[in-house]
Amino acid sequence: MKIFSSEITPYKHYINRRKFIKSSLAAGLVLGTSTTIQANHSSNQNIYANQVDENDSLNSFEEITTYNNFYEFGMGKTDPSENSSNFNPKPWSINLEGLINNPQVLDLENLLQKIAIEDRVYRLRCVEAWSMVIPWQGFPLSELIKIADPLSSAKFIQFVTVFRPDEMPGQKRRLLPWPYVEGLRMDEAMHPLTILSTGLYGHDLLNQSGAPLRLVVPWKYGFKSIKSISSIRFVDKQPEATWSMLAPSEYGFYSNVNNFVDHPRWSQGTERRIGEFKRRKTLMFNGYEEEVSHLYSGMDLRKYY
Ligand SMILES: Nc1nc2c(c(=O)[nH]1)N[C@H]1C(S)=C(S)[C@@H](COP(=O)(O)O)O[C@H]1N2
Ligand SMILES: [Mo]
Repeated sequence: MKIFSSEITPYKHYINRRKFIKSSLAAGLVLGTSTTIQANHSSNQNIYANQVDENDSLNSFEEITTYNNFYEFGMGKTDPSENSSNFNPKPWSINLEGLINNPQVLDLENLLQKIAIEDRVYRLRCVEAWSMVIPWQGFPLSELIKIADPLSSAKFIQFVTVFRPDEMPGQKRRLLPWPYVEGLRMDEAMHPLTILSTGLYGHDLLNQSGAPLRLVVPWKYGFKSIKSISSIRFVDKQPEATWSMLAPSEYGFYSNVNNFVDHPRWSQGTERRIGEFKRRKTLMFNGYEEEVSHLYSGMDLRKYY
């Protein structure tokens, strides 16, 4: 990917450039002044101003696409970028199923023509205590939920990754029980910070990043952000999720980034931002506390980790 420099781009420069590109595209001309992002949490429209801090630097395209977890292509961090070239994400369909009024097989291309794609810069915090800052493109999961039109009995959503052992060499081995599955409670799924991503840095998702469609839930550990989604199931009970099914004492269903609940084998108090030397303090809910803590009021977050 030669078009992207491997330098770290300061967040505000990137945002300004994206705004410039978008407004010039919309206006059909290349005129525009760079605007700085305004911090304002009062209106829903501006909730995203708080995606990351101005002094958070973006990870480079190179870092984001060569240091990955995607066991369908192997367990090593470079396996997904090295072993995913035979995966074919086009055409793609998504099954909407379960407790909904509009069960259907959605053609992704078709859907993307009708849905507005937005820019979202989010921190991604992995349970293994590394993190990155990623400029995603995508749309709120709530848009798809509206299309599905859930029944009132639908309390949770389960997401399922495609099963294609011929294209995903890791699925020929029992690294995990396949297919990979994840889940969210309905209110988490409806939250405006929860997105389905189709791209990053203005480029369609590469296979290692979960092409053509992956979930991003910025206040939860990375493993909740399931990749290459082929089914979305609306269910009435808390669904199975791959890691919490495999090791329930290490990975809970909620898996909110929580600096005061350590993983049994390591601390969750600090993290290593890829590309940085000094460790950072991990923030509660990965820094999105103001936006999401109300979802868990009254819940014991040591019990529901
Ligand atoms: N289908 C699938 N989705 C997955 C995984 C996986 O192995 N399979 N790994 C998860 C983990 S552990 C993390 S940290 C993130 C990593 O996303 P990234 O490689 O885009 O940074 O993807 C998550 N989504
Ligand atoms: Mo992870």
